Amino acid sequence: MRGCLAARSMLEALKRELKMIAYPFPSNFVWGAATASYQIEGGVHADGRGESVWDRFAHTPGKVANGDTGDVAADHYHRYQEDVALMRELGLDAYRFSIAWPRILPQGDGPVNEAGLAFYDRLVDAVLDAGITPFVTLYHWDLPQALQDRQGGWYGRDIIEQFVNYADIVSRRLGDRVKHWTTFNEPRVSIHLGYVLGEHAPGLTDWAVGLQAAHHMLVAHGLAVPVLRANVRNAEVGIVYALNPIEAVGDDPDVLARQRVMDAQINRWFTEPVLLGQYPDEILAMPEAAGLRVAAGDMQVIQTDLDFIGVNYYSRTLIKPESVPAPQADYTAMGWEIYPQGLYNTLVRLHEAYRPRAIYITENGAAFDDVVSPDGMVHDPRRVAYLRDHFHMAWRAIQAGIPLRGYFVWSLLDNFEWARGYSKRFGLVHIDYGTGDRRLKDSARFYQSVIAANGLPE
Ligand code: IFM
Repeated sequence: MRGCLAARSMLEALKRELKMIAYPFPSNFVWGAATASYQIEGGVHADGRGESVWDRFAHTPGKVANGDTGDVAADHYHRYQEDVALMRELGLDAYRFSIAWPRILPQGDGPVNEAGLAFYDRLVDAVLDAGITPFVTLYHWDLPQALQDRQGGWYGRDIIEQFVNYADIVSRRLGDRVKHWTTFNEPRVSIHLGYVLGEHAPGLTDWAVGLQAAHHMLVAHGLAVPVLRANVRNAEVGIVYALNPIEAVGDDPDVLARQRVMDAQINRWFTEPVLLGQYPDEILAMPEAAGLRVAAGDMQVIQTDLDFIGVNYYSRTLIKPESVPAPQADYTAMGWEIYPQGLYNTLVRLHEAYRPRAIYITENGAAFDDVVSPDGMVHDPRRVAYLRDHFHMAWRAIQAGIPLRGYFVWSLLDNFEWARGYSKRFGLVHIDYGTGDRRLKDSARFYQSVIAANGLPE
């Protein structure tokens, strides 16, 4: 490992000398890729795994594009060794993945499924053997269905104890080898889309229920953090937020008011409680918040001193009067505007508002309509350009003094893109869903060269 690092820094020095790296990154910068359990694993009935809310939702007609489900996905559960070999080939420093709660506790609580824990043992060992640092996310949306049936999932306060018990079991088992932990991936997205807009599992459409469920998720985060620290020596604990700048066009007072409320609901609903110990005023002013039950001491529990904040950045949202046309822009296959400057702005804002000790970009990437060319390759120049432009913004943020420590591309593999099913491909690695074959896209080769040089060419 040390020999490799010495060789890498010699190579970097040489390239800098030859002016081949215009934008060098700090030598300890962490380059990674990210995935999530339900999106890649498949093996939904393997080794005693219980049903998750996403199994139920995806099997409900009309909920997911083309009736796709995560039953097989990229079959990572059975092919993880091949995937770790690809990570090694790319030269990744770190791999971010999530644990499927229903593999560990098929009923959400109660008996522990040893075979489920054993899978993550094998995965962590394989990742470490490849010289890659594992970053574990405890919750990336696949709640055990049994808890949804019993208490309405995150709506019932029992979920707090159930989540902390799950976090305790997983961190006791993996904590000797995994040092980087995040409690929740994009808590706002999981509640907003799952409990308010009905587009994600469990498919509910009620703001009051969503606000209460969010509160329980926040308390669960606050109580899990000390458990992780107690179980893991030298733990680095964080949370991952999806941040999306809400920008107003013009100064119409209605537009500005909408911008403020939307910013609170999208960006500050979960950051301010954790980092400042209070809900945004705009959230508490919502009529649906009138019945929100907050127990004594909850807000103190929720406010946590974290080692890092994870930022998932994809795009911005523009608020404008209807009469104003949208500005000229490029869009990804998700219909999201390509706006690299927004990444820089987001990092600056996070740093200025909360001064976190460290920041990782825990997801950034893009879906495009990738095809395998007759030459057998996947040429994805738009993803290469997208990544290059966003890496450049990360470099600028570091120059501006922001404590940005690493960057995880979303995603390592093409995968199950939630309600969009397999129709949207985010991977550096192309998956043939008929055969399961893996194929590095041009963007994977580009990323490999950035990692090897630890910087960007001109
Ligand atoms: O695929 C998702 C991921 O699960 C969470 N962040 C955004 C990605 C792209 O939509």
